[in-house]
Amino acid sequence: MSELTTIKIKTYQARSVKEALQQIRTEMGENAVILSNQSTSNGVSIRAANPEYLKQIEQQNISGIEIKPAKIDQEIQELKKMIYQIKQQNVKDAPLTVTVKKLMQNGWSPNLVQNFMKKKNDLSINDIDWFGKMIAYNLKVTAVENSIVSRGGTYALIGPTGVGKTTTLAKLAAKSVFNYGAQNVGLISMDYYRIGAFEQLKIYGQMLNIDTHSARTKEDLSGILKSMHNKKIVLIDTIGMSQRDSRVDEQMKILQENNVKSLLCIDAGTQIDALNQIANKYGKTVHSTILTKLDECITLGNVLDVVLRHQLRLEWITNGQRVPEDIHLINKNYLVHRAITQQQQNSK
Ligand SMILES: Nc1nc2c(ncn2[C@@H]2O[C@H](COP(=O)(O)OP(=O)(O)OP(=O)(O)O)[C@@H](O)[C@H]2O)c(=O)[nH]1
Ligand SMILES: [Mg+2]
Repeated sequence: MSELTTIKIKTYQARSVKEALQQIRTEMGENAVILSNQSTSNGVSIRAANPEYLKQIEQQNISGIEIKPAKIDQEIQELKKMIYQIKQQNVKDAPLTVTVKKLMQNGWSPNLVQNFMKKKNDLSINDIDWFGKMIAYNLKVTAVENSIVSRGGTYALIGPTGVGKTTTLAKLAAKSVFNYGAQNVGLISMDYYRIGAFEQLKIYGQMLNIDTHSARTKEDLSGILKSMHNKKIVLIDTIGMSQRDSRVDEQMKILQENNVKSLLCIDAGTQIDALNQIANKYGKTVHSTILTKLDECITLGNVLDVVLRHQLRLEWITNGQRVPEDIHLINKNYLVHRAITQQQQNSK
């Protein structure tokens, strides 16, 4: 080996890639093999191997020249490790793959996709499956034993107009009757605004044989809640309001002052901007979240992206108009599967 090529593997620190390459060429020649490169606070750090040295290892293996197996093994292992690290580096730095772009087309935000993909440290798993694992790992979900129906309490269903609050409340009321008996369940309507809203709830109340009342003010509500203090669970229907409506705060205040927990209903098919507004408005104060109308929703990317970014805890999904059948506790595998397979179907 000439003077020029005595160095086997070396890490070069320099202020720029150009400068580092210059040093490598001077010391190892034009054919030096770059094993890894990384930005550092002072510039770059590039690890390079002498091509003569790599060739030598290869020949030693092939020709059976007397070699020290342990040492060669160790060097091969080291090279393998380096190649793995280079591949990993490439995954992190590579422009977004086709798969990742498809995820974004499916409603996932570039930031969230990039953040999840950057964490990918297992080359044996494909991008989509990795993404699914990350969704499952990060989704906050209420366990069966902690669901509102299992624990009881006083809860109001809140959210924008027409998302399915009243229908979902009826489904939850039916489940509660099953758990506690009709005499231990109470219903209250605070929707004094929409004509027929109380009657809608009252019909469900009559069908289930449950006490149903209407409250308008904070005082009304506290009076009725006192009269229902023996109930295991009380469910309150609220006025559907745009998240931009100034009365939202007023309604939330009345609920909070009466120690009522809020369940946020979100139509899973809502557009991303509105979803962000809803999450910003309610996200911090809600007990948990119900995703409605999954049966009508084509892609879950938008809604799950917002749920993950705002750290909303999911408790129920609804997937149809039938009361009480079309409501279910969250099954992470099902949600993740839908989020991923829809992406694949859409991409066909
Ligand atoms: N496809 C489908 N429709 C649903 C679901 N849940 C509710 N709906 C329907 O959505 C419509 C509105 O439901 P409501 O329960 O009245 O909605 P709301 O949020 O109480 O509406 P407002 O009180 O006007 O704000 C009704 O036609 C329901 O049958 C669901 O999971 N899937
Ligand atoms: Mg309603």
